[in-house]
Amino acid sequence: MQKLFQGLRRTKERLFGSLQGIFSGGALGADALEELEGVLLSADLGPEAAERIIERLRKQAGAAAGPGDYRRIIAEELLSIIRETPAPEPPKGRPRVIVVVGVNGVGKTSTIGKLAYLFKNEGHSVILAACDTFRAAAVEQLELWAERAGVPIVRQKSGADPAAVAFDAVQSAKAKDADIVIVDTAGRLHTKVNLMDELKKIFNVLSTRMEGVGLESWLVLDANTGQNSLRQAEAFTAALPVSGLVLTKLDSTAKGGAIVTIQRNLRVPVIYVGVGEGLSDIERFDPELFVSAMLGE
Ligand SMILES: Nc1nc2c(ncn2[C@@H]2O[C@H](COP(=O)(O)OP(=O)(O)O)[C@@H](O)[C@H]2O)c(=O)[nH]1
Ligand SMILES: [Mg+2]
Repeated sequence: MQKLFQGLRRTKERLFGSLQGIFSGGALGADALEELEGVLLSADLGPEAAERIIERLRKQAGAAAGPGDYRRIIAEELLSIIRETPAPEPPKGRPRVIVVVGVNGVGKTSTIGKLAYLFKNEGHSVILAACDTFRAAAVEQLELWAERAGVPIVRQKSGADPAAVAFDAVQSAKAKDADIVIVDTAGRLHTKVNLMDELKKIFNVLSTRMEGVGLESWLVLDANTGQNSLRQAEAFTAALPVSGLVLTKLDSTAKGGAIVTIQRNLRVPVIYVGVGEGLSDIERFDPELFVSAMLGE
């Protein structure tokens, strides 16, 4: 929880300071509301959320309202927007298999290491599958994370068929009665069509040849990339049934509001957020905490 607050520090600084300035001017007139809209947009909250917030302030913040009321109204509206895309229950089936996808550099492999550590500390047995077989270094990087998290990894030689590695890993999980398999995948963009075909194949092999698994796919997005994330996301959601998002690098952006825009546009919930490069720098996304961390309460 502390980490989320620390991670959203830059977003909070941007929002909080500007809100103080706007609110200290007394009643919210048209100029103040316009300025406020600009501030909300600069934190990447997106035009729709910004408009909804302004609309509510216009309606509900009467002459007697003060900064505390304004802040409460903004928080309530943000929460209600976020809650329109609730996180689903994990799919039934065993083991739970999470295929993690996203373009290069967004933080897939780190996220997988952190998730493995988190799930293990929650009492689950976890196996990692090294399906980014395109680069030898990628497998080694995942191995390092597996070591740090203290969980086993299933890998094959570099260049192996990613779907075959995923199949192996799930088979191994079944044999060991493990709870969760997390699948690392490639993210190279210059061969986008091939990448999507490769991801589809992993997904298809697991869904058709592995009976009874709880299969899902999570898309990792870098909070810094703003609107670009949306375009990336569309390519992945067109190819796969993406059921959850992980937003990374919240600690290095003042645009933490992107969470709201992205889940709103994709209608896919944010499930975890990355707040640093360390093993425990990940948090389950908690809308209420997120809103208070962002608005600086
Ligand atoms: N500050 C920060 N850096 C992160 C976070 N997650 C990943 N990174 C960094 O992003 C870079 C790319 O991460 P990696 O896991 O290799 O991405 P991948 O290519 O998608 O597998 C690495 O330098 C990570 O340390 C995060 O939450 N915060
Ligand atoms: Mg990687």
